[in-house]
Amino acid sequence: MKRIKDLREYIEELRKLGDIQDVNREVDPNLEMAAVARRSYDLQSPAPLFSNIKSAAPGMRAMGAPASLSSVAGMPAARVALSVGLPASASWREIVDSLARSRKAKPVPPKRVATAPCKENILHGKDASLDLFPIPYLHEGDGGPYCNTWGTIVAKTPDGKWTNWSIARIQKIDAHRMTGLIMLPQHIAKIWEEWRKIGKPMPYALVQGCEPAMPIVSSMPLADYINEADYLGGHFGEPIEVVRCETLDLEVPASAEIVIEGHLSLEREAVEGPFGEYPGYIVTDTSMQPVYHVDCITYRNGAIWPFIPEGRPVDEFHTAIAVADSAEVIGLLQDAKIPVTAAWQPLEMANHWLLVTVPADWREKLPGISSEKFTAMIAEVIWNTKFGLTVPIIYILDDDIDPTKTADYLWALATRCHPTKRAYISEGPVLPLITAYTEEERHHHHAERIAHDCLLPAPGHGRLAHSSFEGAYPKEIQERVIALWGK
Ligand SMILES: Cc1cc2nc3c(=O)[nH]c(=O)nc-3n(C[C@H](O)[C@H](O)[C@H](O)COP(=O)(O)O)c2cc1C
Ligand SMILES: [Mn+2]
Repeated sequence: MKRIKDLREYIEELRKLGDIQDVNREVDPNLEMAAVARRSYDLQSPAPLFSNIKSAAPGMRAMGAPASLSSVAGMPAARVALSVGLPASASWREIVDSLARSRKAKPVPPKRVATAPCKENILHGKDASLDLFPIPYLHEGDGGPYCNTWGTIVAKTPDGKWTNWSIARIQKIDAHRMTGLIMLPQHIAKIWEEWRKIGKPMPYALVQGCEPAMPIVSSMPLADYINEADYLGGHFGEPIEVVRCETLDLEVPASAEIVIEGHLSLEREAVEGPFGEYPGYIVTDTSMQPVYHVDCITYRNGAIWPFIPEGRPVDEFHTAIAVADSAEVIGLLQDAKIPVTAAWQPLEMANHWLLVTVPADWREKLPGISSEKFTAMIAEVIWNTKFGLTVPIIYILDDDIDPTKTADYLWALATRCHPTKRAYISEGPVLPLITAYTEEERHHHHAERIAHDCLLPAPGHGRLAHSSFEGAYPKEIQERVIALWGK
């Protein structure tokens, strides 16, 4: 495990791989910067690092595509792998397994340090202006520029026992005010509710540009009352360094590029949205949300503002949520003593489908359970999580296929999924952002979800061998063909 300790070190690691594109010409944060990042997703080209941004204060920089698919041949997961401390060559499966294992690691609380580079510039009151920063307008049709897509919101319960790190979108209103989605069951909404109960605006810190593991762990649906900082410390086996805020009783990662400090209003006072979200469509929905008032901003010299123009796959929403949710699925199924090999949300499917694979001997571990019942058990574990509402379609498959390999899962889904039978359907909460649901279903946040039982018969009880090179020819013939290949 090699922990990369800040965004600049991460950029240098990517640069060594040829996965950074410096953009030194002037770019406009109004749509142009996002369009460059969007095209870099489409071409799977190096991540753009912008150093000449119109209307931002001199020296400010921005980074697009920080954790999407890498441009390095044969290493699509390199950005996410390096972010969580693994070699650039690690596969999606290795990343998910590593994050799932760390759920069981001993939590390591963060360590307070006296100061950090993010204190090089400290602005209070009127001087603490968002206008200094290269805050991008991300899609035509959005309600405004977005101050947060890849930063972490730090918030603590009034009793001080739980400090949560999470990503949620935040829109700029003006130089000193922002608004963003505060939606249950998200932890930021739970913590905001606790502050509302005691009639006080919630103190928050919005942190831009940290050590690269931070946005990944801030996307993870860890359980209530778990501090993401302790989990990340457990993952790396060493504490994450934090530094105190200037104006609040909160601690933020010492690796931060920019820290925005302030309070979240008690009421839903602002119109938020529209915003082009992860399913990949320009939507027109708005809602009333609380206001993030800005009291203080601290930042490093030459600060770098990372951003994600979320949209049609594959971008960071899809990579981060796929690894985060898959790790949680594996962990929760293991906790429930349900045999599981792998879980994955294929990136092109915008996190709408979840594939779970199980070992061939699952029937021995759960005697007397039919495959239909087994499918329902797995589905209910997933739909009972805080992210279950984002997963309307689940497929349960045998682990002779790898759910991260497109050729594997497309073949398996086509040949193992009964066209009309062997599906478990259950009604429950669904995310209103899922565009396939009817307007009424989205309005009520309630609809049917489906889990497909694609399990093969037990080995020796009708399970067919693959008619492939490995499956259909004796070992001795395979070896001869390989040895004489090219002759
Ligand atoms: C790029 C990106 C943008 C996200 N935007 C939002 C958002 O606007 N609202 C939201 O509720 N979750 C959003 N998420 C998902 C949350 O980060 C995720 O559900 C996480 O588990 C929330 O943290 P929590 O479990 O501590 O509540 C986003 C994730 C990513 C990667
Ligand atoms: Mn949390």
